[in-house]
Amino acid sequence: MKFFDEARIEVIAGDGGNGAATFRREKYIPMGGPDGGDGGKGGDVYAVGDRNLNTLIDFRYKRTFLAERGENGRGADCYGKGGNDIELRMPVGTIVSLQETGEIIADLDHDGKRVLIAKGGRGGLGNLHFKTSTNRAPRKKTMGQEGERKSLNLELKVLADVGLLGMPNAGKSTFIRAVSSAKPKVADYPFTTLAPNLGVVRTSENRSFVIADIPGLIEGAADGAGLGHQFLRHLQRTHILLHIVDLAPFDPEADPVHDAHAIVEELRKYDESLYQKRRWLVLNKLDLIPDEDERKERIAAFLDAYGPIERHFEVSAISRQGCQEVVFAIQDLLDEEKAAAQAAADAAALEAAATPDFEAADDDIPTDDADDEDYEDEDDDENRNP
Ligand SMILES: Nc1nc2c(ncn2[C@@H]2O[C@H](COP(=O)(O)OP(=O)(O)OP(=O)(O)O)[C@@H](O)[C@H]2O)c(=O)[nH]1
Ligand SMILES: [Mg+2]
Repeated sequence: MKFFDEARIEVIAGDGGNGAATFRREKYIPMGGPDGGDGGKGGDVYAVGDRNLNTLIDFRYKRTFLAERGENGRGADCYGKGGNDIELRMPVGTIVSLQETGEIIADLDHDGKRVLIAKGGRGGLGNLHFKTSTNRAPRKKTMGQEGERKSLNLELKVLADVGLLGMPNAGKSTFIRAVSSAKPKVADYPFTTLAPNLGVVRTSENRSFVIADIPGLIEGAADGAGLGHQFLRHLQRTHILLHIVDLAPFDPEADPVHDAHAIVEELRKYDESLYQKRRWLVLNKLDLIPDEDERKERIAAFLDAYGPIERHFEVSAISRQGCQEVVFAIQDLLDEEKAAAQAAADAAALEAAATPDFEAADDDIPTDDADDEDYEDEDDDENRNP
């Protein structure tokens, strides 16, 4: 199945049904009075996160989604039935935003999250609501409100703690196979991976993290070279990037330092915050340099030419040599980040509890909510009381 991580759709919630203006007509009961019921509410449109989906392909072909209209009210106090709601199921990690302004209206960051994205119109009021002491036979009713209509962008950004970055053939998929349960395809040609793969890395009984393998990136990706750089969006929500470098490239002309710099440059072109994200180097394929002295020399030369980096690892993804150290270092980092976030949240909660809340007082001033402009005074001869 082809992978889609973007779509544009139109959602239209149901209109509310109209209120009715009818009068009770029964034998021996003259002047029966108004009995027009209210219209039903239009159906809402919801977006729901579903972990069983991993692409937005369903939104490539069908693009307009329409919820049901509410039924009109009828005579004899009959209220119209509400229109059915509809649910659009999307992969977890989908962000729904307005095409016009870019405003994010839903971030489906966990399975089962359900967000209202277009609200159905209220049903109109039937004439039985308009009876007063001076007007016993009102012909007033209100029309149903229109359902909301929105043009939306859907964007899937997979949710992972760690993202793998690197040239095609660097060994990203081999690495994720070595450390996680995921088994993406590995082959000795570039662009083997065409869509993100997620793998769960379990470091102890109750500690684990998720790692994302994405397609390879090459110089000029920002201008469309290779598969382009749109896949980088899947790294945006990770905590850390692992930049996998092939230190023993097959092509003798290849320059790992130049390529590594080029990839970092592509990151910067795509998104400054992605460029600023914590990044560690994983020097791979060291099994191909069996001589220890030569290996040390090449690693040192690479690091020297590459420039400062927070941390680096030396591995052979194919034999799993050195991979466990990477995994444990990541787990420690994620644990630390989690602890720090928890401590910050606790401190904020304490502070909030200590500060008296002055603003709450003027919140609930009652307002006159009757929206009189809403109704239309309909002259409907058929329904006129005899
Ligand atoms: N000798 C050796 N070969 C490796 C190692 N890691 C990966 N390879 C080989 O390198 C080739 C590419 O590996 P992949 O894991 O498919 O590389 P990738 O980075 O996922 O490539 P794309 O999906 O095309 O971006 C395969 O033939 C792997 O067997 C390693 O540590 N040592
Ligand atoms: Mg791959």
